[in-house]
Amino acid sequence: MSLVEKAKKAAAYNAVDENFPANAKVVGIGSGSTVVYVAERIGQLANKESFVCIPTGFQSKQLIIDNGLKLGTIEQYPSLDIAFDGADEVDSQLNLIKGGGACLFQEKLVASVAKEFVVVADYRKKSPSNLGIQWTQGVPIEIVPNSYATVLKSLYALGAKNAQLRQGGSAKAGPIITDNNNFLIDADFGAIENVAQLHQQIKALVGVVETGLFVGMAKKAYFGEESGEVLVWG
Ligand code: ABF
Repeated sequence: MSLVEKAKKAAAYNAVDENFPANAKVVGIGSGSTVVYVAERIGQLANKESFVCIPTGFQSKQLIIDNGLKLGTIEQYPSLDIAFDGADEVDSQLNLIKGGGACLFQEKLVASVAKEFVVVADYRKKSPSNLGIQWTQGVPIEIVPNSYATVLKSLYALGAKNAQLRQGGSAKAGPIITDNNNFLIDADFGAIENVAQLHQQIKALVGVVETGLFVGMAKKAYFGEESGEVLVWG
């Protein structure tokens, strides 16, 4: 197992071991490669029949099934005891950039109704000062498809240095389609000075469904370090 993989696993196992509520009834399982280890650890719990897991997308649903966990939907269970998810970048205020995996809307929906939201990541995701330093691919933004030209124009007006519609794997594939049948834009604002303000400005644009800026939502962040130790923020 590579160093990064070991770091992800250590962060995820620690986060579950230290935060999973003994009497949990509804648990959010996020997306990405670090959450794979969260689902694995939760799947090892003796009482796994006593709670339901809510996914944040297709991959997440598969993780829940593959680990023998009970699957539920956010429509059935609109209130969660805890949610675990990865991140593309985390600042020291626990603000996040998410959406590199294209699931930001459902990730935010699940996190927004969880009593506790715990982030798991490897050491590369830490950005103690500003967001937009470690993650240089831009802020992911989910949009209604036919608004892409107007939203792109408005993002440049808001100060984006670069904003692109996220494309599929090949030139022929066209734009990526989210689980909600929307498009994604990645907008690079450089180092973000005021995360909450930027989120609000982008969210106010007609056509924007949600931004990948998660402001003040996470309670704790667990980082697997290169040393093998786990660093906790929050
Ligand atoms: C999801 O997975 C995303 O919001 C984020 O883009 C990504 C992090 O993935 P990984 O754990 O693979 O770095 O949570």
